[in-house]
Amino acid sequence: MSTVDELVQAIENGEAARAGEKARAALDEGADPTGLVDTLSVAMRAVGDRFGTGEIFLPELMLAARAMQSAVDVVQPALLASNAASKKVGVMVLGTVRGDVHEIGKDIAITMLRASGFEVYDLGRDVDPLDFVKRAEELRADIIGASALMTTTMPAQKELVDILVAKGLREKYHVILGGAPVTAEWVAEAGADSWGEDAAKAAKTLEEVMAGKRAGAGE
Ligand code: B12
Repeated sequence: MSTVDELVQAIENGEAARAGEKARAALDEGADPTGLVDTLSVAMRAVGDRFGTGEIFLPELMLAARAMQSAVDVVQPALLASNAASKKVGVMVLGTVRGDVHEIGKDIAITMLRASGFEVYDLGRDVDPLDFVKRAEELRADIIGASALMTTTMPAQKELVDILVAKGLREKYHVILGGAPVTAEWVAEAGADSWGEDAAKAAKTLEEVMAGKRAGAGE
């Protein structure tokens, strides 16, 4: 069994210490940090599917999430170092919406975006839609990112866009939505600008958005 397979197994079994060790070993063997994060994300979703079908229960899900977090903690510095960007691409605020405590995906998105040169402010989880707007204003952000992992919390993403419209601020920000239940259709329905289908794609999309913005400003 390869080290990466052992890492996936450690996550599926909810073994946090082993997941951290295997992540370190995989990096030492030369694994690409971005590829590793993708593999970990797929493993975590597979665990989620088993929770969804009733094959495993909440305690096991929580142990797997903790193991995932411990592997991500090890991979994060390597990811940042591998892509050390010299230039600030743009400023962004990113958080998980009100009522939602899922933050593994948000944290991965933040790491990936920072590695691509974005200055990202982590608003945390369970963030009120109005607070996204307040923080974006305070920090003079270019982009607002909102993560939602549950169908029941997705409406808060739309609420955030509605607040921007009501305050006459909609044109000022690029709004990107992410999280497993989010689709391109939902992004359109919520009135947001783009879909962070996964962290790597989101980084690419936002780099293009910022390049367009700079070109528009004649820089
Ligand atoms: C881990 C997990 C938990 C952990 C969270 C730990 C943590 N610190 O985050 C714990 C155990 C705490 C948990 C709790 C609960 N969970 Co839960 N959980 C999951 C699980 C298995 C995986 C989520 C995850 O981390 N995925 C891996 C990451 C890497 O993927 P991701 O989040 O999609 O992120 C990627 C992209 O989407 C993107 N991205 C994400 N956000 C953003 C944002 C931006 C701006 C951008 C650009 C990109 C981006 O980048 C990431 C990397 O590529 C999912 C199952 C699933 N299939 O998603 C259920 C799931 C989301 N949970 C679910 C439920 C029901 C709950 C609970 C209510 C359970 C309960 N009965 O108490 C509570 C929720 C409490 C609350 N109020 O929030 C349901 C939601 C169902 C629904 N209504 O839609 C799911 C779908 C499980 C299921 N099949 O039933 N959960």
